[in-house]
Amino acid sequence: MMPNTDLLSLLDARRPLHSLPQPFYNDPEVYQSDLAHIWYREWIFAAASAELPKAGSYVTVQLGVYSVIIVRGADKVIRAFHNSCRHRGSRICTAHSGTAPKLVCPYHQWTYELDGRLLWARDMGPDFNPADHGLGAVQCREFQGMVYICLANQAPDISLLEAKAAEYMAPHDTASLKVAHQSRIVEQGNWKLVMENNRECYHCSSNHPELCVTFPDDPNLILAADDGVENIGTRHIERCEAAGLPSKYLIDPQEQWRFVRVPFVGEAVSYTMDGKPACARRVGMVPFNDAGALLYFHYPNSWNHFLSDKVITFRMMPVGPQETEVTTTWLVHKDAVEGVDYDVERLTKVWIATNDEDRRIVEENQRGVNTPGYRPGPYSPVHELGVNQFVDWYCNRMRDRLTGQAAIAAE
Ligand code: 3BY
Ligand code: FES
Ligand code: FE
Repeated sequence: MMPNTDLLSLLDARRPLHSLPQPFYNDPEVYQSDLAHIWYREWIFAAASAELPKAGSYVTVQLGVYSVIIVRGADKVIRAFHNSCRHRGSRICTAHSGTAPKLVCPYHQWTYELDGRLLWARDMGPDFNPADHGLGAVQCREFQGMVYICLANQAPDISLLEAKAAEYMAPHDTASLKVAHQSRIVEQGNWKLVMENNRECYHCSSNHPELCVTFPDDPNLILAADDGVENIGTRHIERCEAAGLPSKYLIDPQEQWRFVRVPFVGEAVSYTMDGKPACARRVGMVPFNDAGALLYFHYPNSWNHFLSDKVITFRMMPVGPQETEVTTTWLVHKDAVEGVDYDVERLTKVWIATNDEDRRIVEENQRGVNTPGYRPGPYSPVHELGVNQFVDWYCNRMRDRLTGQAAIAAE
C-alpha cells in the first residue's frame, strides 16, 4: 500500500478537470490503497437477485484478496459469507455460480447449512462444537433486486439509496425477473479507466456503431435539467413521470450514485439493431415500450440500464492494477420464453459488441497512460463532466479515508 502522505501528495498533484496522474492508473501501491480504502469499505454490487433464483443458488465473488459466497437460504434470504472453510480454510465454492442443497467443502466435506451454520464434520472428537465453526458472515443487503456486499465492519449508511431505489427501480420489478444471459470479460485496464470510460459518450459516435443506433450521445439529455431548459430529454422525463415512472435526474448528496431516465433515438425502444423491443414481455409495471432507459450508477463498481423490455446490470471487479473484470447480466420477464418472446443473440448483440469496443478503448487508454510520455489531459466541458464527477468522487473519498485514518492513528 502507498504511504498515506505520498498518496495525499499525489491527490494534491491532480489538476482540476484533468485526468489523473499516471500512478493512479498503474501503480501497484495505489492499487492496494484503492482496495483498502475504497473496495474493502464501500457497498459493492455483487449480483442481481435473479442470479440467485432459489434456495441454494449461489454466486462467488473475488473482491481483491477476498473470496465471498453469496447464497440464498431455505428461508429465501440472501446472505454472504467468506469463502473459506472453518476447518483448514479451503475455498468451499469454486465455481462462479451454481446451486447446492448445502455448502460442502471439497477438502474434507465439512458441511454447512445455507445460512452458514456448520451442520456436519466427521470425526472431530467429543469436544468439538459445530456451533463454534460457522462460516464467517459478510455484510449483505438486497434491495430492488440487487445484492450488495460490504467487507467493512462499519458499512456506510445506504438508507437514502435504498429509499430512492425503491422509487426509481420499483416499476421495473427487477427482483422478479430472470437471467436471460450473462457475459464476463476481463479488460487489461485499471478499474478507474473502465468507470471513466462509462461516464462519457464523447467516444460513442466513433466507437459504438451498434449502440449509437438507439442510444443518444447528446450529454444534454443526461445532465441535470436546469429549470427552464427544455429538450427531448426533459420532455421524455415529464411524460414518464406523468405515467408514474420516476425519471428526473437525481444525484446522491455525496455523488456516489445517480438515477436519470433518458429517451432513445427516434422511435427506438430498446438496445437492438432495429430499435424494436428485444423481448415481447414488458418488465414490471412499465406502462409503455418507449420509456427509454433509466440509468443508475453506483460507485465504485456498477452501472445499470432499466428498460421497458429488459434490465441490464454491469458489475466491475478489480483484478489487478491493470486488470478489471466486467460482468454483464441481461434480465427479462420471468415468464418470457426463449425462442418465443426473445432471442438471446438479438437481446445481447448491442451490449456484447459495445462491451468489446469499450474493452479495446480501455486497453489502449491503459497502454497510452503507461508510457512515460503520458500527461494528464483536460476534460471536455461539454462531454466529460461525468468523468470529472467520478474522478472527483474518487479523490474526495480517498482523501477523506486517508485523513480519517491519519486522525485515528494520531489518537
Ligand atoms: O459508452 C458507454 O460505454 C456507455 C453508453 C451508455 C453510457 N455510457 C456512455
Ligand atoms: Fe474444509 Fe477441511 S478444509 S473440510
Ligand atoms: Fe463506450
